[in-house]
Amino acid sequence: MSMQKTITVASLAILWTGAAQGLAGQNVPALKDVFKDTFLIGGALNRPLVTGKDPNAAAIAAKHFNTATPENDLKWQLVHPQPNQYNWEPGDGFVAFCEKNKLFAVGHCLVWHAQTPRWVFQDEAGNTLTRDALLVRMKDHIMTVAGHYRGRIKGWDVVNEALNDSGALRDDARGPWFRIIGQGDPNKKYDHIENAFRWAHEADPEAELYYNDYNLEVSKAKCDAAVALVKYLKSKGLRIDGVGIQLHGGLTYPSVQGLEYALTNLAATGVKVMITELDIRTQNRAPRGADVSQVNRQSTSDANAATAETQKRLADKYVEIFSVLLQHKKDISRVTFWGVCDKTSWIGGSPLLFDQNYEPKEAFFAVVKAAQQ
Ligand code: 9MR
Repeated sequence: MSMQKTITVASLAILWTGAAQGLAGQNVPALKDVFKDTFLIGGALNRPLVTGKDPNAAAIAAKHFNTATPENDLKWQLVHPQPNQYNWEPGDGFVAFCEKNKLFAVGHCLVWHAQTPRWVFQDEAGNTLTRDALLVRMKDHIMTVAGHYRGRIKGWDVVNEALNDSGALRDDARGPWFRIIGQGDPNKKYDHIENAFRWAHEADPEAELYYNDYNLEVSKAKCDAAVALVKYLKSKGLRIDGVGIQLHGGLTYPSVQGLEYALTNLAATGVKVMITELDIRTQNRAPRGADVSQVNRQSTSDANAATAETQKRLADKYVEIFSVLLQHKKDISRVTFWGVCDKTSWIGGSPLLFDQNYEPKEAFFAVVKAAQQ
């Protein structure tokens, strides 16, 4: 090959690499700079992003975020699939990505009903575990997982989604922790939560500890129950640094009043409030909330997602939400999107700020403008 040809091929390669990265919106401001004086900004990272199989998503995370949460890899089923088996590789990859890109790493989550294997709640004969045996199992899991990431994961969703929308503790098929550990004795009703926070603090005394739930901005009863929970944990002298409002919203919800109510009342307990799983579904009739038994990518295809009208409504809703968040910035430590771009979102449709091709959307520019004003 002649020298000239070699140079041409090399320049093409450089151009191509540049183009691939350009997809991540090279010329737009970084969200983490836009929000640097307000709150941390981040996203949930999936495994292809962390392992290099989705470099365009990784480029968005590296450029725009200063915090991240693993979308699935630290859930019980993935990190602790069998009684004596822990699977560290995916979580370690997430933490390494955060360290390399200087992202505040959030662990999600230590105690939850979903994505938790059935064996957790059963003895070897398949019978439901006793309260004491389940507490031992919970302690072992928390000490091992939070202990493994001690000093590296900076904050943990210790307990996820323990409340029903009515404000009661989950006690149905999706409430095995409460049913086995806390039900039946009013003095023990918070035992599963209280002990989880106690052991998470023991496992990593430096880590921030959070309670995380959805619809806190939609159901007053649920928000009030979260407030009561925080007060209870504080009355026991336990560490709790924040409450996560997941905020899986839609084009018509939450209302400004609902969000204001949650931010104000949660902050009044003295903890930080965080928006931990922000997305806005574009489907008009999709179920609300975040219960994957009702909502998922398949059940939520949206033929109108890409239309100009939908994108305008999405941008307007994001601006409305961010305007409220900016007004309450003194109480908010972090805003995390549940995903990076529409292509890989759990919910389908067009719920995030970056589209199917990793390009910033109208909603991205609208949010930046709202923040700059
Ligand atoms: O985004 C997650 C999706 O990939 C999983 O299939 C699903 C399983 O439960 O969990 C999703 O994330 C959930 C999060 O962990 C907790 N709040 C609700 C989120 C959306 O369902």
